[in-house]
Amino acid sequence: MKVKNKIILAMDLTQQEAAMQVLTDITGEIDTIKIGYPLVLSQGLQSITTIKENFKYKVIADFKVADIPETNRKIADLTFSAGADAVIVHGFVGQDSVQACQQSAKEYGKDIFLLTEMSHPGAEQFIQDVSLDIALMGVNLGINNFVAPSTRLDRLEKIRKIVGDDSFIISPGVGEQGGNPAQTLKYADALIIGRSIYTAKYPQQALQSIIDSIKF
Ligand code: OMP
Repeated sequence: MKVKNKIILAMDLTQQEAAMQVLTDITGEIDTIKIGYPLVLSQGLQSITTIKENFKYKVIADFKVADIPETNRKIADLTFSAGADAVIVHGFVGQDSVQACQQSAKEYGKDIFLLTEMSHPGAEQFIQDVSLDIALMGVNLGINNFVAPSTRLDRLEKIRKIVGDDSFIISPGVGEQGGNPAQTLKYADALIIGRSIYTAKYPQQALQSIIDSIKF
């Protein structure tokens, strides 16, 4: 997946109209957005379809899919049918569950992103112990899209080493969670940024200043 200007907007507003307004404001600056539970649980899965019909953004559905294979398969099928271009899948549930999403993506001609380690402090409690194994499992399954944290660059670097330079890593945690955009891009291919953009008074300006800060 190619991401214009190396930034993915995490659109976590809960109202369709407000979301559409921000997406209109930033049109042309980036070409990829991420939509997750906040918008979809508020406005329905249809919110993805509506955005796909009205804009040219590639949409990554952040459903952190983490169930048994049969249920994962249903979630992935529904997500792709709604128009999402990719879905984020948890790795800790094991490879059969991940493979169910992979199979769905293959049939729909879409992508999955494997979530390795998370960006929040609580990630140190459990998932950090297995995140490198999750990354390795992804490599062994032939996955080349990963999610890894910008808030712990040492961990991001380790994950990059495991998945290799040909894999595509998108990294959340920049801005509000403390991650630094330029530093993160030493190891990641694109940044996932939410609140720093969509809560700004002028989202387009906020986005532009981040884009300027990573042009080196
Ligand atoms: P902000 O913290 O507002 O920039 O948003 C970050 C976005 O990335 C949110 O949509 C989170 O749900 C998501 N995210 C993380 O913050 N940490 C992770 O480890 C994984 C994700 C994700 O999968 O996108």
